[in-house]
Amino acid sequence: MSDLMSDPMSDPLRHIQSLLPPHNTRNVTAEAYAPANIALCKYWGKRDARLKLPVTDSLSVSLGTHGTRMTLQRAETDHLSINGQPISADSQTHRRLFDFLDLIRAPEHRLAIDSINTIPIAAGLASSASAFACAVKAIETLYAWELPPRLRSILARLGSGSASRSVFEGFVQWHAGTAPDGMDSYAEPLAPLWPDFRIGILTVSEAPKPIGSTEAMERTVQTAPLYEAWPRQVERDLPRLQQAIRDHDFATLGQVAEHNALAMHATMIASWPPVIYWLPETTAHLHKIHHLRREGLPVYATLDAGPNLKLLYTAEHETDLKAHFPHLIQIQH
Ligand code: 2P0
Repeated sequence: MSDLMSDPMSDPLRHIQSLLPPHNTRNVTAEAYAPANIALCKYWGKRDARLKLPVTDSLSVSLGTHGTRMTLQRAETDHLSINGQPISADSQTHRRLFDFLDLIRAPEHRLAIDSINTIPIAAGLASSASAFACAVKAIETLYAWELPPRLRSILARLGSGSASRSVFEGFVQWHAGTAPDGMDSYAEPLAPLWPDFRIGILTVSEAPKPIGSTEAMERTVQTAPLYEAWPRQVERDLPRLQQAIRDHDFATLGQVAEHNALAMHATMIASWPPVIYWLPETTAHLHKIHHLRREGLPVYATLDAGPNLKLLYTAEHETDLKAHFPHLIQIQH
Protein backbone atom coordinates (compact mmCIF):
# COMPACT_ATOMS: atom_id res chain seq x y z
CA MET A 1 0.00 0.00 0.00
CA SER A 2 2.76 2.48 0.92
CA ASP A 3 4.42 1.77 -2.47
CA LEU A 4 1.20 2.73 -4.20
CA MET A 5 0.91 5.93 -2.16
CA SER A 6 4.41 7.06 -3.11
CA ASP A 7 3.98 6.30 -6.80
CA PRO A 8 3.86 9.64 -8.67
CA MET A 9 1.52 8.08 -11.24
CA SER A 10 -1.08 7.50 -8.53
CA ASP A 11 -1.66 11.27 -8.39
CA PRO A 12 -3.51 12.43 -11.53
CA LEU A 13 -1.89 15.88 -11.44
CA ARG A 14 1.60 14.41 -11.27
CA HIS A 15 0.67 12.01 -14.03
CA ILE A 16 -0.35 14.92 -16.27
CA GLN A 17 2.89 16.76 -15.40
CA SER A 18 4.85 13.67 -16.43
CA LEU A 19 3.31 13.97 -19.93
CA LEU A 20 4.71 17.48 -20.49
CA PRO A 21 7.85 17.88 -22.61
CA PRO A 22 10.99 19.33 -20.96
CA HIS A 23 10.92 23.05 -20.18
CA ASN A 24 12.91 24.64 -22.96
CA THR A 25 14.52 27.83 -21.57
CA ARG A 26 15.38 29.52 -24.87
CA ASN A 27 12.35 31.86 -25.06
CA VAL A 28 11.91 34.59 -22.47
CA THR A 29 8.62 35.88 -23.78
CA ALA A 30 5.52 34.44 -25.43
CA GLU A 31 2.15 35.61 -26.63
CA ALA A 32 -1.12 33.76 -27.18
CA TYR A 33 -4.84 34.24 -27.74
CA ALA A 34 -7.90 32.14 -26.85
CA PRO A 35 -11.58 32.90 -27.48
CA ALA A 36 -14.31 33.00 -24.85
CA ASN A 37 -17.15 30.54 -25.37
CA ILE A 38 -20.87 30.28 -24.73
CA ALA A 39 -22.40 26.89 -23.99
CA LEU A 40 -25.46 25.77 -25.93
CA CYS A 41 -25.58 22.67 -23.70
CA LYS A 42 -24.28 23.73 -20.31
CA TYR A 43 -21.63 22.35 -17.99
CA TRP A 44 -23.33 22.32 -14.60
CA GLY A 45 -22.02 20.04 -11.86
CA LYS A 46 -18.73 18.31 -11.16
CA ARG A 47 -17.97 14.71 -10.33
CA ASP A 48 -14.48 15.75 -9.13
CA ALA A 49 -13.88 19.31 -7.89
CA ARG A 50 -10.06 19.20 -7.80
CA LEU A 51 -9.70 17.86 -11.35
CA LYS A 52 -12.74 19.83 -12.58
CA LEU A 53 -14.37 16.76 -14.01
CA PRO A 54 -17.98 17.36 -15.09
CA VAL A 55 -21.01 15.18 -14.53
CA THR A 56 -22.09 15.56 -18.17
CA ASP A 57 -20.79 16.50 -21.60
CA SER A 58 -21.31 20.09 -22.74
CA LEU A 59 -21.29 21.85 -26.11
CA SER A 60 -20.31 25.42 -26.84
CA VAL A 61 -19.59 27.96 -29.49
CA SER A 62 -16.31 29.87 -29.34
CA LEU A 63 -16.47 33.63 -29.76
CA GLY A 64 -13.89 34.30 -32.48
CA THR A 65 -12.03 37.51 -31.75
CA HIS A 66 -13.66 37.99 -28.33
CA GLY A 67 -11.45 36.42 -25.72
CA THR A 68 -8.12 36.84 -23.92
CA ARG A 69 -4.75 37.85 -25.29
CA MET A 70 -1.79 37.24 -22.98
CA THR A 71 1.87 38.13 -23.02
CA LEU A 72 4.16 36.18 -20.69
CA GLN A 73 7.64 37.32 -19.82
CA ARG A 74 10.19 35.57 -17.63
CA ALA A 75 10.69 37.83 -14.58
CA GLU A 76 12.17 38.06 -11.08
CA THR A 77 8.76 37.76 -9.43
CA ASP A 78 5.26 36.81 -10.50
CA HIS A 79 3.21 39.74 -11.70
CA LEU A 80 -0.24 39.98 -13.29
CA SER A 81 -1.99 42.84 -15.00
CA ILE A 82 -5.46 42.58 -16.54
CA ASN A 83 -6.49 45.20 -19.07
CA GLY A 84 -3.53 47.32 -17.94
CA GLN A 85 -4.46 47.22 -14.21
CA PRO A 86 -2.01 45.54 -11.81
CA ILE A 87 -3.69 42.73 -9.84
CA SER A 88 -2.67 42.33 -6.19
CA ALA A 89 -0.64 39.23 -5.35
CA ASP A 90 -3.08 38.63 -2.46
CA SER A 91 -6.12 38.52 -4.69
CA GLN A 92 -7.98 35.34 -5.54
CA THR A 93 -7.50 36.03 -9.28
CA HIS A 94 -3.71 36.24 -8.90
CA ARG A 95 -3.47 33.18 -6.69
CA ARG A 96 -5.73 31.08 -8.88
CA LEU A 97 -3.78 31.83 -12.06
CA PHE A 98 -0.30 31.32 -10.59
CA ASP A 99 -1.33 28.20 -8.63
CA PHE A 100 -2.50 26.84 -11.97
CA LEU A 101 0.72 27.87 -13.72
CA ASP A 102 2.71 26.09 -10.99
CA LEU A 103 1.35 22.85 -12.42
CA ILE A 104 2.86 23.43 -15.85
CA ARG A 105 5.76 25.90 -15.68
CA ALA A 106 9.35 25.17 -14.73
CA PRO A 107 9.46 25.42 -10.92
CA GLU A 108 12.23 28.05 -11.00
CA HIS A 109 10.45 30.34 -13.49
CA ARG A 110 8.57 33.46 -12.37
CA LEU A 111 6.38 35.24 -14.89
CA ALA A 112 5.10 38.73 -15.61
CA ILE A 113 1.73 38.37 -17.33
CA ASP A 114 -0.11 41.01 -19.23
CA SER A 115 -3.66 39.85 -19.98
CA ILE A 116 -6.07 41.75 -22.18
CA ASN A 117 -9.74 40.85 -22.54
CA THR A 118 -11.10 41.65 -25.97
CA ILE A 119 -14.71 41.13 -24.89
CA PRO A 120 -16.65 44.39 -24.46
CA ILE A 121 -16.57 45.03 -20.71
CA ALA A 122 -20.28 45.89 -20.67
CA ALA A 123 -21.05 42.41 -21.98
CA GLY A 124 -20.19 41.08 -18.50
CA LEU A 125 -18.99 37.75 -19.90
CA ALA A 126 -16.91 35.53 -17.65
CA SER A 127 -13.30 35.51 -18.75
CA SER A 128 -11.99 32.46 -16.88
CA ALA A 129 -12.55 30.14 -19.86
CA SER A 130 -10.53 32.24 -22.30
CA ALA A 131 -7.95 33.21 -19.65
CA PHE A 132 -6.99 29.65 -18.66
CA ALA A 133 -7.09 28.39 -22.24
CA CYS A 134 -4.88 31.32 -23.22
CA ALA A 135 -2.46 30.69 -20.32
CA VAL A 136 -1.94 27.11 -21.53
CA LYS A 137 -1.31 28.26 -25.09
CA ALA A 138 1.11 30.97 -23.90
CA ILE A 139 3.06 28.49 -21.75
CA GLU A 140 3.18 26.14 -24.71
CA THR A 141 4.71 28.89 -26.85
CA LEU A 142 7.11 29.94 -24.08
CA TYR A 143 8.56 26.45 -23.82
CA ALA A 144 8.33 25.77 -27.59
CA TRP A 145 6.05 22.79 -26.96
CA GLU A 146 3.55 21.37 -29.42
CA LEU A 147 1.08 19.63 -27.19
CA PRO A 148 -1.49 17.19 -28.54
CA PRO A 149 -4.81 19.13 -28.66
CA ARG A 150 -6.40 16.74 -26.14
CA LEU A 151 -3.68 17.38 -23.59
CA ARG A 152 -3.99 21.14 -24.19
CA SER A 153 -7.72 20.86 -23.43
CA ILE A 154 -7.11 18.71 -20.33
CA LEU A 155 -4.58 21.24 -18.99
CA ALA A 156 -6.96 24.16 -19.58
CA ARG A 157 -9.71 22.17 -17.80
CA LEU A 158 -7.57 22.04 -14.65
CA GLY A 159 -7.68 25.87 -14.58
CA SER A 160 -11.42 26.20 -15.21
CA GLY A 161 -13.80 23.57 -16.55
CA SER A 162 -15.17 25.67 -19.39
CA ALA A 163 -11.58 26.57 -20.45
CA SER A 164 -11.28 23.03 -21.83
CA ARG A 165 -13.60 24.20 -24.66
CA SER A 166 -11.87 27.56 -25.26
CA VAL A 167 -8.74 25.97 -26.74
CA PHE A 168 -10.78 25.38 -29.93
CA GLU A 169 -12.69 27.52 -32.43
CA GLY A 170 -16.25 27.02 -33.71
CA PHE A 171 -18.69 24.51 -32.20
CA VAL A 172 -16.93 22.47 -29.51
CA GLN A 173 -17.95 19.46 -27.40
CA TRP A 174 -16.40 18.67 -24.04
CA HIS A 175 -16.60 14.93 -23.31
CA ALA A 176 -17.25 14.35 -19.62
CA GLY A 177 -15.33 11.07 -19.62
CA THR A 178 -15.58 8.44 -16.92
CA ALA A 179 -11.95 7.85 -15.87
CA PRO A 180 -11.17 8.90 -12.28
CA ASP A 181 -7.94 10.60 -13.44
CA GLY A 182 -9.82 12.68 -16.05
CA MET A 183 -7.62 11.64 -18.96
CA ASP A 184 -10.76 11.07 -21.06
CA SER A 185 -12.33 14.42 -20.11
CA TYR A 186 -11.34 16.82 -22.88
CA ALA A 187 -12.98 18.94 -25.57
CA GLU A 188 -12.95 18.46 -29.34
CA PRO A 189 -13.96 20.76 -32.19
CA LEU A 190 -17.16 19.63 -33.94
CA ALA A 191 -17.59 22.08 -36.83
CA PRO A 192 -16.74 25.61 -37.88
CA LEU A 193 -19.17 28.35 -37.00
CA TRP A 194 -21.86 29.12 -39.60
CA PRO A 195 -21.14 32.44 -41.31
CA ASP A 196 -24.64 33.81 -40.62
CA PHE A 197 -24.81 32.74 -36.94
CA ARG A 198 -25.10 35.75 -34.59
CA ILE A 199 -24.79 36.13 -30.82
CA GLY A 200 -25.69 39.30 -28.97
CA ILE A 201 -25.52 40.15 -25.27
CA LEU A 202 -28.32 41.85 -23.36
CA THR A 203 -26.71 43.19 -20.22
CA VAL A 204 -29.09 43.39 -17.31
CA SER A 205 -26.53 44.03 -14.58
CA GLU A 206 -22.78 44.48 -14.37
CA ALA A 207 -22.79 44.07 -10.56
CA PRO A 208 -20.67 41.23 -9.10
CA LYS A 209 -22.58 37.94 -8.86
CA PRO A 210 -24.12 37.12 -5.47
CA ILE A 211 -22.50 33.69 -5.68
CA GLY A 212 -19.73 32.40 -7.95
CA SER A 213 -20.52 29.69 -10.49
CA THR A 214 -18.16 27.13 -8.90
CA GLU A 215 -19.98 27.39 -5.55
CA ALA A 216 -23.43 27.58 -7.16
CA MET A 217 -22.69 24.42 -9.12
CA GLU A 218 -21.61 22.58 -5.98
CA ARG A 219 -24.68 23.72 -4.05
CA THR A 220 -26.98 22.58 -6.86
CA VAL A 221 -25.43 19.11 -7.00
CA GLN A 222 -25.62 18.73 -3.22
CA THR A 223 -29.06 20.16 -2.47
CA ALA A 224 -31.33 20.25 -5.55
CA PRO A 225 -33.49 17.14 -6.02
CA LEU A 226 -34.09 18.41 -9.58
CA TYR A 227 -30.38 17.94 -10.37
CA GLU A 228 -31.06 14.20 -10.75
CA ALA A 229 -32.87 15.07 -13.98
CA TRP A 230 -29.99 17.15 -15.39
CA PRO A 231 -27.98 14.29 -16.98
CA ARG A 232 -31.16 13.17 -18.77
CA GLN A 233 -31.71 16.69 -20.10
CA VAL A 234 -28.16 16.70 -21.49
CA GLU A 235 -28.59 13.23 -23.00
CA ARG A 236 -31.66 14.50 -24.81
CA ASP A 237 -30.21 17.86 -25.89
CA LEU A 238 -26.73 16.87 -27.08
CA PRO A 239 -27.66 14.68 -30.06
CA ARG A 240 -30.28 17.24 -31.14
CA LEU A 241 -27.68 20.01 -31.05
CA GLN A 242 -25.14 17.90 -32.93
CA GLN A 243 -27.72 17.17 -35.62
CA ALA A 244 -28.78 20.83 -35.82
CA ILE A 245 -25.14 21.87 -36.23
CA ARG A 246 -24.66 19.34 -39.03
CA ASP A 247 -27.89 20.48 -40.76
CA HIS A 248 -27.39 24.22 -40.17
CA ASP A 249 -30.84 24.02 -38.56
CA PHE A 250 -30.95 27.27 -36.60
CA ALA A 251 -34.48 26.86 -35.18
CA THR A 252 -33.69 23.50 -33.56
CA LEU A 253 -30.35 24.76 -32.28
CA GLY A 254 -32.03 27.82 -30.72
CA GLN A 255 -34.86 25.84 -29.13
CA VAL A 256 -32.59 23.22 -27.62
CA ALA A 257 -30.09 25.82 -26.35
CA GLU A 258 -32.82 27.89 -24.69
CA HIS A 259 -34.48 24.85 -23.15
CA ASN A 260 -31.12 23.63 -21.84
CA ALA A 261 -30.28 26.98 -20.23
CA LEU A 262 -33.69 27.29 -18.58
CA ALA A 263 -33.46 23.71 -17.28
CA MET A 264 -30.03 24.51 -15.79
CA HIS A 265 -31.49 27.58 -14.04
CA ALA A 266 -34.39 25.45 -12.78
CA THR A 267 -31.91 23.18 -11.00
CA MET A 268 -30.22 26.19 -9.39
CA ILE A 269 -33.51 27.70 -8.26
CA ALA A 270 -34.41 24.29 -6.76
CA SER A 271 -31.24 24.23 -4.62
CA TRP A 272 -31.05 25.43 -1.02
CA PRO A 273 -30.31 28.19 -0.18
CA PRO A 274 -31.71 28.99 -3.64
CA VAL A 275 -29.48 30.33 -6.38
CA ILE A 276 -31.56 32.87 -8.30
CA TYR A 277 -29.36 34.80 -10.72
CA TRP A 278 -32.32 36.31 -12.57
CA LEU A 279 -33.35 39.91 -12.02
CA PRO A 280 -36.74 41.31 -12.99
CA GLU A 281 -35.28 42.55 -16.30
CA THR A 282 -34.07 39.01 -17.09
CA THR A 283 -37.65 37.74 -16.97
CA ALA A 284 -38.94 40.78 -18.85
CA HIS A 285 -36.45 40.16 -21.68
CA LEU A 286 -37.38 36.46 -21.81
CA HIS A 287 -41.06 37.36 -22.15
CA LYS A 288 -40.22 39.84 -24.89
CA ILE A 289 -38.19 37.19 -26.75
CA HIS A 290 -41.07 34.75 -26.51
CA HIS A 291 -43.46 37.42 -27.77
CA LEU A 292 -41.16 38.21 -30.72
CA ARG A 293 -40.96 34.50 -31.57
CA ARG A 294 -44.75 34.27 -31.60
CA GLU A 295 -44.70 37.22 -34.01
CA GLY A 296 -42.38 35.24 -36.29
CA LEU A 297 -38.91 36.54 -35.36
CA PRO A 298 -36.54 33.57 -34.82
CA VAL A 299 -34.60 34.64 -31.73
CA TYR A 300 -33.62 32.45 -28.78
CA ALA A 301 -31.92 33.13 -25.46
CA THR A 302 -29.33 31.39 -23.36
CA LEU A 303 -28.14 32.41 -19.88
CA ASP A 304 -25.13 31.43 -17.83
CA ALA A 305 -24.43 31.89 -14.13
CA GLY A 306 -25.75 35.45 -14.04
CA PRO A 307 -28.71 37.67 -15.00
CA ASN A 308 -27.54 38.65 -18.50
CA LEU A 309 -28.97 37.10 -21.65
CA LYS A 310 -27.17 35.94 -24.76
CA LEU A 311 -29.41 36.13 -27.80
CA LEU A 312 -29.04 33.70 -30.67
CA TYR A 313 -30.22 34.79 -34.12
CA THR A 314 -29.11 34.87 -37.76
CA ALA A 315 -27.72 37.60 -39.99
CA GLU A 316 -30.98 38.26 -41.80
CA HIS A 317 -32.69 39.34 -38.55
CA GLU A 318 -29.85 41.45 -37.18
CA THR A 319 -31.44 44.81 -38.00
CA ASP A 320 -34.80 43.79 -36.49
CA LEU A 321 -33.11 42.56 -33.32
CA LYS A 322 -31.17 45.78 -32.89
CA ALA A 323 -34.42 47.74 -33.32
CA HIS A 324 -36.19 45.67 -30.63
CA PHE A 325 -33.19 45.68 -28.27
CA PRO A 326 -31.28 48.97 -28.73
CA HIS A 327 -28.75 47.95 -26.03
CA LEU A 328 -27.90 44.64 -27.68
CA ILE A 329 -24.12 44.19 -28.01
CA GLN A 330 -23.47 41.97 -31.00
CA ILE A 331 -20.40 39.88 -30.27
CA GLN A 332 -20.46 37.25 -32.97
CA HIS A 333 -20.73 38.30 -36.58
C1 2P0 B 1 -20.89 26.66 -19.09
N1 2P0 B 1 -20.78 27.69 -16.82
O1 2P0 B 1 -21.04 25.55 -19.64
C2 2P0 B 1 -21.49 26.81 -17.70
C3 2P0 B 1 -22.87 27.35 -17.75
C4 2P0 B 1 -21.67 28.60 -16.14
C5 2P0 B 1 -23.02 28.25 -16.56
O2 2P0 B 1 -18.79 26.79 -17.23
O3 2P0 B 1 -15.56 25.73 -11.42
O4 2P0 B 1 -16.02 28.98 -14.56
O5 2P0 B 1 -13.89 26.86 -12.94
O6 2P0 B 1 -14.92 24.68 -13.57
O7 2P0 B 1 -15.79 26.85 -15.93
C6 2P0 B 1 -18.81 28.35 -15.51
O8 2P0 B 1 -18.00 27.47 -14.86
O9 2P0 B 1 -16.31 26.73 -13.47
C7 2P0 B 1 -19.46 27.57 -16.58
P1 2P0 B 1 -15.10 25.95 -12.82
P2 2P0 B 1 -16.41 27.55 -14.79
O10 2P0 B 1 -20.32 27.60 -19.68
